[in-house]
Amino acid sequence: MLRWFTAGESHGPSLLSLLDGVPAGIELTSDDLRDALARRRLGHGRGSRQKFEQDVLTIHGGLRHGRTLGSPLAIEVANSEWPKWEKVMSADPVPREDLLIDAGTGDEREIARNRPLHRPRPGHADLAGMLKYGFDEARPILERASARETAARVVAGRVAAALLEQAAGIRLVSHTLSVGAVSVPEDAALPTPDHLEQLDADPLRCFHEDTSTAMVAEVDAAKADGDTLGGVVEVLVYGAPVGLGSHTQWDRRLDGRLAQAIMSIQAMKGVEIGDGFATAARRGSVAHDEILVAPSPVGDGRAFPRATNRAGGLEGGITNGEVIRVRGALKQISTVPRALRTVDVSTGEQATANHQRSDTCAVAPAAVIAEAMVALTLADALLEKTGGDSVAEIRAHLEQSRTLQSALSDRGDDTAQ
Ligand code: EPS
Repeated sequence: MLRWFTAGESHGPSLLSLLDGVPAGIELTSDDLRDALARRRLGHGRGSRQKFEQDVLTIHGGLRHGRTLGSPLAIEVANSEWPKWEKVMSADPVPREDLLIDAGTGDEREIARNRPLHRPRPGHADLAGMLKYGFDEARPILERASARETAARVVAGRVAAALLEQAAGIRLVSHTLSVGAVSVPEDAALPTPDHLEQLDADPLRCFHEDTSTAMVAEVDAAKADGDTLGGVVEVLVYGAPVGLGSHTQWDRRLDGRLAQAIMSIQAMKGVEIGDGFATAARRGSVAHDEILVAPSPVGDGRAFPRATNRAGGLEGGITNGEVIRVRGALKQISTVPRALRTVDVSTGEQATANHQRSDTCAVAPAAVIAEAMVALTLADALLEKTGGDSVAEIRAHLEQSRTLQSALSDRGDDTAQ
């Protein structure tokens, strides 16, 4: 079982990622983790924070000479902006005068960072969090609700992706399907993990060149209008074996686990597996994936490929050997320059929401984050299926399971009743 948690605030000293149950023998370096962090910072429409704020990586445990030890992995992603926030976000009480500056006029005024945020933003956790946790301003809520936390998820996801690839040959890739009203055509080709460089180079992580150009224009138009944009991202998983997840209990169904993983990402509002909502409009005869009988691509036996992959690689909550397709719908960033109506909780009067700056569009990084969440969910499902304390042991268990499965597939007419 893979367990993992994150901790830390958006403007705190660091974000922390703690992974427990990581098998021994995964080859991984701090550069692999840095690359993953850099990938999360990409994307046209990101705000100014991405330019000046640096992720500073330190590995505190679980890795030695480029290999996991089987012990918990402890990874820190420090925030290079921390010195500016040291007082505002101090763990210990701070004298009131340290949170004030003399603007040269003799008047004391609060530094902007410490100004209480009394006008919660619609769409953000601000107001619900303030009411729930008993705060009279939004800072204590937004600091943890912020999507900066996803930096910690992405490093954890990179560990999971290395495990999946090295133990089971499973590879993932993520891309953008839509930004605002601009969508990739339905019949467009899907990327594979070999297209990673091309996707990283695209301003919106879009695999369809013309659509990408239109997406850039959509982001620029929204920015010019003082607005923000959402979109849809997709994660594709290649090489997943048959049999991850289970139909036997609600919380073991892998589609349900993937849905939770995606929905847990800040600003996600919808999830689809395979063709998802489009399937509901079809008739059954064109909704499912017919099972074909073909010679096995490995050995002399048979294989059961599908005529289509509308189910997105999952049936009954179990992987069926086809490419896994998971989509997430990301809402628009809640900090809208053209600020929305809200309440000023200090006066109880109608007001407009807090706004200092904002990203116009966070869809491209959301794809990378969704990929990390899918990797973590699949790594857990793989370990559940195979057990094993080391990469070598997982490989051996998986091989055994494949042999048993192909013995079943190879049964000829003599066993058919
Ligand atoms: C975020 C809003 C923006 C993002 C931030 C998440 O920050 P701010 O409102 O302070 O400009 O830039 O994301 C990151 C800093 C990051 O590293 O991803 C939000 O409201 O969740």
